[in-house]
Amino acid sequence: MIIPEYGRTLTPEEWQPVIDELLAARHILLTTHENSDGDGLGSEVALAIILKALGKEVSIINPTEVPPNYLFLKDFYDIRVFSDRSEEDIQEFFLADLLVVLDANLHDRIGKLWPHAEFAREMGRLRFLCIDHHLEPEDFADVMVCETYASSTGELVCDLVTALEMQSARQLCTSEAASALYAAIMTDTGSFRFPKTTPYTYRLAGELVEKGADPEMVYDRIYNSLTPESLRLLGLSLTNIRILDNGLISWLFISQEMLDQTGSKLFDTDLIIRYLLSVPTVRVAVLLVEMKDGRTKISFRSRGKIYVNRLANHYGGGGHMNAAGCLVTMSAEKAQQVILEDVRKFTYEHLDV
Ligand SMILES: [Mn+2]
Repeated sequence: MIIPEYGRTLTPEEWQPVIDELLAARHILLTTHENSDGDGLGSEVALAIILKALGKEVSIINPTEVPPNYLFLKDFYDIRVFSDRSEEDIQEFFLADLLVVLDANLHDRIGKLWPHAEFAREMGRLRFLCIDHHLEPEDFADVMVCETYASSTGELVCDLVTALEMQSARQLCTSEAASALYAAIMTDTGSFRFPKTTPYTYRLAGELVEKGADPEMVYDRIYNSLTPESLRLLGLSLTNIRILDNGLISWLFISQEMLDQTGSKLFDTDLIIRYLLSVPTVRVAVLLVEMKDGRTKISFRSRGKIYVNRLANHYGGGGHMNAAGCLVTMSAEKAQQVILEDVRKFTYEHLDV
């Protein structure tokens, strides 16, 4: 694992182990975490376009569907959803030389792909490469670049592409790859405002625009994409947000019934968490969503030095200091009790340190 100090960028030389893996492979699979987001999807689409231009056979195969507001990325490169009932999908792990995991640093983040990938590594020739920017990586890949300084995986992929361009002495970043990378960086920086948005990140965004990225289209497709169903869920959610402990904690539970009643889907809950942090006194925001399979999806957000990734870690999840999540196998009712108690304790312990 390469671990440079905070606040710098990997040099083309430091990308060499990654480049060696990519160039040695003939057939490459790209994937990202379950419930994919703009960073994972944008990064894999851009990398696929570039590897294809380098003559590789490249498939993007994800554990879950592309959310509707990212479907435009499928116009740039085909994105498949893995089915463990498809012989062809399972076979592909044995035909491939390399699996690239983007925007995830724990093996179970790639969900149902993992057992098949692992089997192919044991029995076949598949190797693993991981490029990510989350905290506390698990050492599951043959080559791992996990850089928490980076605003996004997209930022890391930009640097990788530059290194690949230098090495191959070719322009590889097409306007579509540039738009995909722009989407990755824009979404993971909350439209260029989160703390890890450095001057370098803004420069990269500028370079991507020079290379043909279309910021207006990307923004419009991603953020002006509400369905009537998701609007109804938003309305219902806003009335259910609870502000607790003198405004320190905001809390929202979205039940399966609320999803059914509004006709909305799990990914429609993604846009809601930011409202939980829109009250300035709130230090920790918690969103719980009851899933169809009985598990509960929990998202944490925080302000300042309350590192909610530690809370998420405690339940087997992970993420960033101020944005993290986990999936718990607890009924919604039980989860609400247990989590609220833990969140309170954690918040008071870490307040104003
Ligand atoms: Mn990311």
